Amino acid sequence: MSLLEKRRFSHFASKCFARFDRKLSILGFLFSISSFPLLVCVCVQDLKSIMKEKIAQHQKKVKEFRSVYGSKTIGETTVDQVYGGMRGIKALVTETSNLDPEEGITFRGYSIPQCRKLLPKAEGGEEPLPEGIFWLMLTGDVPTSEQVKSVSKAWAAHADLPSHVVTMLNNFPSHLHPMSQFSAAITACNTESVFAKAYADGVHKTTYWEYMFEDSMRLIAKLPTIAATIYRNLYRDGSSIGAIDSNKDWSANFTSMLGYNDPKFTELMRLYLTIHSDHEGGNVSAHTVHLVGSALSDPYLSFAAGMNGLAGPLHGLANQEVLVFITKLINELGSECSDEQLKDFVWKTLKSGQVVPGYGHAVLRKTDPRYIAQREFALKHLPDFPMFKLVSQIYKVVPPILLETGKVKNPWPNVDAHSGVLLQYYGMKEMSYYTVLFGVSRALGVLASLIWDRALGLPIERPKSMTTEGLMKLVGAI
Ligand code: CMX
Repeated sequence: MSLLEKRRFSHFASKCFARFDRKLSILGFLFSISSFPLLVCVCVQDLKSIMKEKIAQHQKKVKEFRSVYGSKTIGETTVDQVYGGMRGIKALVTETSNLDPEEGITFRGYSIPQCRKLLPKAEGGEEPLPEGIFWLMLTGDVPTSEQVKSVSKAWAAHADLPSHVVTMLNNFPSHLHPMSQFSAAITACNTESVFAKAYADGVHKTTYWEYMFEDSMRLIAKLPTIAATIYRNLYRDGSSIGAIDSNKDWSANFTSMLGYNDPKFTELMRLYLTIHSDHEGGNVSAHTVHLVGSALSDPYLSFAAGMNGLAGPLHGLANQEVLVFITKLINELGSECSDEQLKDFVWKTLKSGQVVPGYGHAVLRKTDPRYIAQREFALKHLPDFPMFKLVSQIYKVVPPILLETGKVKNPWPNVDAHSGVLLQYYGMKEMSYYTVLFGVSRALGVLASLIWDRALGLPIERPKSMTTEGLMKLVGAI
């Protein structure tokens, strides 16, 4: 088969699959006659078959490694770590990305600047397509433009929502936070789970990852539709999100469903959705997805659980909190204030027992490269935007103050300190919505990891907890 024929066949197959998607009864029948793996293969032929090879190789590598080094000790745990949020305990395997305290995040060994340079871009675009980082995290390879296009097509083909989810979204009260709506809608999408169905049908556990893959592809495809429906319902009087264009990439379809037609905003979204995708496995959202998935909950349930963690103010909601902080600052001091005034404002915040949102990190010990990437974008596209200038002034003033407190381990900004100001510039002023964008992106990393979790056959997670008395006895305190 020539490349062109393959592409045509794959396009035809995705179209057929999209139709089946709407007719679950037909799909159910097809599953029951065990033709599912074949159908999945034709949907995203390249990625699926590459994954199959990579998984077989990696399973072998892990098996050999464990057979020789399985009983080797890799660390000790202190009482403080047990009380202290398990900081630094090496207890999870995550293949998709790694977080170095000094260097920041790398995705399969590639830093953010490398990803921005190497990953395929949209025609005429400068920022990487998030489809590319998903491919990279799944396979470890930088994809070609054709490969990335095949992912865009597959996602466009599965973007439809089940009607009960649309009804549910349209009936949520407007005071229900966008993150609660997002998580609830994702949970309700699990009517579509092919993994849950396959498990109930008793498929062999060595094939779990294939169903996880298919569910994850469909879930990622649906997230922009869910997110855009929430946005339109809350901030645009429920106006229509319009139709998905199968020739557009994931981000372009998303911004158009949101109702934004500035190509620069779409470029920002491509960058945003790429850099927020993964931050190794121990953060609240990633760890939650992994944990819930270890009970063999399907990707919809597992991811929704992770989103409830992302919705916390110390994690993803911090991007909303940063804008609340900046808005309060502007209301009190105006958009131009002296460094001295800003210092007083920050000290007042700290003395009232609140955190400075967007600053600090449990692992990082320098400015977050995701902050830097967004700062570079701002310097290029909105250098004179007053709120960007304020964000830069905060970057200068806050770190020395946090250091002065003597307790903050990382005084530098994290990703959330910068994302909101970019969205504000392009007219997305609704700060309560910002974490939903983070969530759409985070799906790429945590679902890629979830597929690998099942490929590696990782068991149900169940660490040992202790009572204080038990701990005291253990260390000889009583
Ligand atoms: N402002 C004020 N105090 C801070 C602080 C900040 N930005 N960052 C840390 N601290 C405080 C902690 O609250 C803690 O105080 P107590 O000892 O009184 O409890 C102390 O400094 C030590 O904390 P740490 O070891 O430096 O940081 P942790 O690993 O415990 O927490 C984080 C990390 C991100 C929760 C924390 O830095 C924070 O609350 N930052 C603000 C919220 C934020 O930006 N979160 C987003 C993180 C990125 C993400 O996940 O999206």
